[in-house]
Amino acid sequence: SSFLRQTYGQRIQNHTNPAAKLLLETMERKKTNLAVSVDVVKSKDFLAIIDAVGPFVCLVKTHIDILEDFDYSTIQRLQDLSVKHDFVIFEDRKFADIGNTVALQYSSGVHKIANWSHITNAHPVPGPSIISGLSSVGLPLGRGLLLLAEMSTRGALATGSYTEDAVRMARANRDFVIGFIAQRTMEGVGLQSHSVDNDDFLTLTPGVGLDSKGDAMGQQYRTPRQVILESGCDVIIVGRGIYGKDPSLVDEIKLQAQRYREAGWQAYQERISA
Ligand code: 5FU
Repeated sequence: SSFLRQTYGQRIQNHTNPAAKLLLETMERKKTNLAVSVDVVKSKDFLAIIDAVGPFVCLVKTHIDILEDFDYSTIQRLQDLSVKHDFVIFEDRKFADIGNTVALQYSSGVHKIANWSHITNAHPVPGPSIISGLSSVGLPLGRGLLLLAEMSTRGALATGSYTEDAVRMARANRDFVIGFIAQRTMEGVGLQSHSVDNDDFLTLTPGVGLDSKGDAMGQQYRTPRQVILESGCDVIIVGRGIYGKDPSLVDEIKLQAQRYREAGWQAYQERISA
């Protein structure tokens, strides 16, 4: 039967990758499938939002390259918050180059992503060599990779056979690829209709909002219920829906995080008891 009927806790045993196990353990322990995407440009706001939402999330998603005052001490603070609040770190880097280049981008530069981010992601567009390049750095460190099988934006080109090929690339690299950025579960995608899918991948889904249908730049939002219950995704990723326009409104940010956490968990409980 489908992995979608199993609890997050039950699914831990379907995984060998340490980052996948850590994420499922964290979700089960904290009873949350909420990830917050912290897309602000000042380190002070970045850390304040993470400290505010920390108790309610399984994962914090970063775009570390948008911090205009970046300094490696911000990473140390992020790691301290990850220990304090018990959440996983996902740098949404969207690697997309040849193996040799992505290995350097992942390990080096000012950000040294592999040193601190449990999970990162890549576009499958270069083919399987992007996975070997990243895994040469990340696998020895116990990191995990998500492939971008679909995107949330209007007119996205990651559809059809591109999405199916992304899933095949993931199945061939189960030690390092732990799941997908996608808008629905990839369970059974690209398989013959009679064959059983033995690969339990995690689906992390951005484009989630309760109060808005999208933005002026192509983003499209669906509700936690649509994402978790109707589309079989595992983690809701919420950015502006939680921190809004003013990162200093800590109480409001906490309230929104609680609201999304509840909506996501309710949809999950309906799914596993269906
Ligand atoms: F891969 C994707 C995608 O398909 N859609 C996205 O929105 C990634 N994202 C990221 O999720 C995007 O870069 C933002 O960091 C975040 C969504 O933020 P929002 O404020 O909830 O729209």
